[in-house]
Amino acid sequence: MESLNPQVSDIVDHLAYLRLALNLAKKSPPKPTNFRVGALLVSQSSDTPLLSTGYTLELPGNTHAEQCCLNKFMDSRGIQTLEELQEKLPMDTVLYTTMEPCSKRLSDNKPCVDRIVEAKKIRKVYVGVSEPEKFVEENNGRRVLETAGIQYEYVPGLEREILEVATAGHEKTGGN
Ligand code: HJL
Ligand code: ZN
Repeated sequence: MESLNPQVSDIVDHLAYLRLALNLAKKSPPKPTNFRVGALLVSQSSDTPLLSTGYTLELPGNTHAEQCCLNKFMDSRGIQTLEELQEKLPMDTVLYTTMEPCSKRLSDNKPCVDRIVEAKKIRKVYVGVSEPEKFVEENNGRRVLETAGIQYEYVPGLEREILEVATAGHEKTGGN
């Protein structure tokens, strides 16, 4: 019988993962100076796909969701160096995040796209919304990732809720 040979990524329920990330974002303390974001590291073809989770400010300090997700993966496996991280991440690792990873931070901390690129094994990033132009003029997260050979896929369907959660701590500026 001829096989259509679908890719694992074709049959994964991306929206379900994004919902999980959104529920994580809701745990983040509202703050006027950043967005509340949730992120997951997933090994797509594994029987136990969920590698790590994270949300904004989950770890001490001014931490982003993607950063927490990667740091928690390292902590949970006793990984201390970047080389070890590259070695321990499965080949089919993807990242889900409710918001486009940052390429520039107001605080001058290392941007999440740099962390994603240097991890080497993350082959694709699934994103719920691009970053609104509130803190940095133009977030180039998508471009930086694609230039580094990392695929980028926008997962539609949860935009309104993602933005509502992301901006919960922000001053509302009229409008609807
Ligand atoms: C993403 C996060 C988070 C942001 N974006 N993808 N995940 N907080 O967890 C992006 C926003 C920055 C501001 C402020 N937010 O966070 O542009 O203080 O939060 O370094 O630029 O910069 P800091
Ligand atoms: Zn970030």
